[in-house]
Amino acid sequence: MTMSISEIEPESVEAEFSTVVVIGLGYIGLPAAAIMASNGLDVIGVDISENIVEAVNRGEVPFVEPDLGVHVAGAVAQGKLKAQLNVPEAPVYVIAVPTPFLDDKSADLRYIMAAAEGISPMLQGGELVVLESTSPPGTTQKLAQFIMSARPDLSLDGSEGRPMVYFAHCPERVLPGKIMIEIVTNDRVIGGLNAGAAPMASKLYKTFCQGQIIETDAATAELAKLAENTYRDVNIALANELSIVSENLGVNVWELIEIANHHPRVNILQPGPGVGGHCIAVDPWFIVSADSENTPLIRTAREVNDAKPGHVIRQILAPFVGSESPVIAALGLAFKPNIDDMRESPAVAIVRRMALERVDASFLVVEWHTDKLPKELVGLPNVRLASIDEALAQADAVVLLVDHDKFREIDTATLAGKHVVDTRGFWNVGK
Ligand code: SAJ
Repeated sequence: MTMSISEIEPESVEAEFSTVVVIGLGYIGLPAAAIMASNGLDVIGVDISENIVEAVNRGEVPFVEPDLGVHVAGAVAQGKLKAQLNVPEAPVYVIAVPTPFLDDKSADLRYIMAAAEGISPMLQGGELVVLESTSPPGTTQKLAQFIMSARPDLSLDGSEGRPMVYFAHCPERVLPGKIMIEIVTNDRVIGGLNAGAAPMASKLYKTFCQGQIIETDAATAELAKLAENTYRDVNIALANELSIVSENLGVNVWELIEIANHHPRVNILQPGPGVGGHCIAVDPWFIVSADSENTPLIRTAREVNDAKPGHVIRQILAPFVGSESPVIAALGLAFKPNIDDMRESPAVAIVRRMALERVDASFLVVEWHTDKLPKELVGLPNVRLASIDEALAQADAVVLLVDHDKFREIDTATLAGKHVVDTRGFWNVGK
C-alpha cells in the first residue's frame, strides 16, 4: 500500500465511533482511553485487574504519569469513561496490552491473544479492531487470523457475503513522562491489514491526534515502530561503547560527544549505566527474532547495552578489592530521570548484583520516588533506602545511577575524598 496522509476531517467521525473499548488499562491503554474520552467518545476500558478497574472508576490513576490524572478524573466524572472486567460489544476495539519477551527473546503474544478471545464472541461484522501494543512483524495478521478462525461467519474481505471485520496496527510512540503531550502532538502511523481498515482507524485517531496521520500497511507499521526504538538502542550502544574507549584513553566522553554533536549531521546520544524500560531494551529483539541471520548489528547493540551494568559494577568496586565492608551510596533506582518507574531498570540491577557480589559491603540507596525498595532488592540484608544526607555522610563511594533533577541540589563539595562514579555525566560535563 502506498503512503498517504488521510484527509478525512475529525468533525465527521464522532457519531460513527460512539463507543470505543480499550483493552488493557496500563501505561498506554489508560492514556489512550482518557484522551479519547476527553475528546467526546464514550470509552469503556477493560482490564483483568480488579484494582485497576476500581481505581479508574473512582477517577484515579494507579501509576505516576503527569497530567493523566486530570484527564481520567474529568472523563469519569462526565460519564465518558468507565472501566470493567469483561469485554462488551462495541464498534471499535483498541488492544493495548503488554508484549514482553520469552527466554529465547521471541515475543510473548499471550496477552494479545487473550484480548482476541474476549473480542471474538462480541463481533457482528463491521467492527474495527486496532492493535496498539508494540508487536513483532506479522502480529496484526496473526490476531486477525485467530479471530477469523474463531468466527468463520465473518471475513477480512467480504467474500461469500460474510460481513467484514477491519484490522489495523497503530503503534503507540509516546514517551513515558510526556505521554499526555505526545499522544496528541506526535505523528501517528496507521497500518491497515485489510481494505478499508486504515481510513477507518485514521478517523478514530483524528479525534484526538494533532500530528500527521500516516497510512500504510500493517507489516510496515509494525516494523516502523520496532525500527524507531532500535535506532535509539543502536545509537545509545555507540555512546556506551565510546564511554569505555574514552575511559581507557583518558578522554571525557561527555565532552567528546558534545563536541562531535557540533557536526551538523552527527547526533550521538548519551552513555549511561545501561538501557532500561520495557521498550528500547525489548523491541530490537523482535526484529532479531524475525530474521536472526541478518541482524548482527541490532543484536550486538543490545549486547553492548546489556553489558554496560557489569562495567559500571567493576568501576564502583575496583578500589575496594581487599578492603573490608565499604559503604556505597547508590543515587537513583528508576530506569530514567524524573519518573518512578523501576521496571527493567539498570540501576536496580546494578545495586542487586553488587549487593550479592560484596556481601560485606553496605549499600545505601537514595530514591525520592519511593518509600520502599523494589522487589529485586527486598530481602538483601546489605541494602536499604537512605536519605541523601545520610548516604553521602557515610559513603566511601558514591555512584550516580539516575540523573533525577533533585540530585542537582547535592553540594559537590560533600563528594570530596570519596570514590565517585558518575554514570550519567552529571557532575563532570566539560571537565
Ligand atoms: N538512555 C540512555 N541514553 C540516552 C537516552 C536514553 O542511556 O541518550 C536510556 C534511558 O536512561 C533509559 C532507556 O535508555 O534507561 C530508555 O529510555 P528512553 O527515554 O530512550 O525511551 P523510553 O523507553 O522511555 O521510550 C521509548 C521511546 N522511543 C523513542 O524515543 C524512539 C518512546 O517514544 C516509545 O513510545 C517507547 O519507547 C515505547 O513505548 O516503545
